[in-house]
Amino acid sequence: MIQAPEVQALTPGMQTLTITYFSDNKGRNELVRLILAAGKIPYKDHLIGFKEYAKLRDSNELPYGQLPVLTITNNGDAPTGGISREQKHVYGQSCAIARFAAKKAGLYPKDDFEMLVTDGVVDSWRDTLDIFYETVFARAVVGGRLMMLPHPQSLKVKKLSLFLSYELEEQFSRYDRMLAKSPGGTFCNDDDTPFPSWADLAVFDLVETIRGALTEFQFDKVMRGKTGLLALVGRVAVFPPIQEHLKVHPYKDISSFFVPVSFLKRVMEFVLFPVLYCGVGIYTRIQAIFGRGNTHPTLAISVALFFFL
Ligand SMILES: N[C@@H](CCC(=O)N[C@@H](CS)C(=O)NCC(=O)O)C(=O)O
Repeated sequence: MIQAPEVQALTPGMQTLTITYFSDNKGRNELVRLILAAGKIPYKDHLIGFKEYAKLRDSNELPYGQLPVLTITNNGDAPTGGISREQKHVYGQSCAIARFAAKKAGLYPKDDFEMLVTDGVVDSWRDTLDIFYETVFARAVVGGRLMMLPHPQSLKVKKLSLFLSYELEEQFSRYDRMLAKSPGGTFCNDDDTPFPSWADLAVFDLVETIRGALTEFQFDKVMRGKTGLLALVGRVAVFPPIQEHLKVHPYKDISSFFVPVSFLKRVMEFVLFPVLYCGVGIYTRIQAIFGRGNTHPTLAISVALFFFL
């Protein structure tokens, strides 16, 4: 089971929510944090490094082998939300976790049609994040395991530019058209659901993530004319619980990932990256054959094979 760094005193019958994610960025974790912050629901952040992630993944403690995960601890003797025998349950998938949090926070609509609309917006949040992360990492199944392998910097720059001009421009325009048609200028028009709904928070998260990756000029260009989208983002940003949350967890400037590289560096990347991918491929395949835990022997064999092949 995942252990949070410090375990707070638990009140009998209460559930403790712990979100586990990588310590270096907000990524797919931020939506659930925004929802819990907006709904003033207490939770614990369990931020880990790659080594600890690999340990959890290799001992099958992550339901889908990836992060984020939500750990729900039930401290009561009585079953709470189906959690009774084992006192801790670990759940995966960012959209499922966000939906659960939104229901708890009262930010998920009650009306079936509004559910359909906001579910769609949040699914599109994940689609767009997937494509955005694809500018930085390649996802590949190696040795039976889904992995994220970093692209060379020169390729990141090229992919980001395509992403901005096509997918992102189109996606933000779609959001803007939806907002223009919405009576309240928001993604959820259910009278029983307070602002911001989980869908408003998802789009806010996407826009702020993208802002952090771009120069001011690039960001202004992509947002130009999207008045409905800009207004929504502005409203979420000044919502007091979100303002408080962002003081502690501001969005990071990740634009250095996309700084164009010199010709010499491009040539070096061209030579080094195939070698790196090949090394990771051999290492992971041998790990799959010999067992995940035997890191040192498999590393030695991989390195040896790499030089002999
Ligand atoms: N569909 C999953 C995707 C999760 C995912 O891709 N997580 C990444 C971090 S953003 C991860 O755990 N990567 C580690 C790896 O695959 O090595 C979700 O939305 O939660």
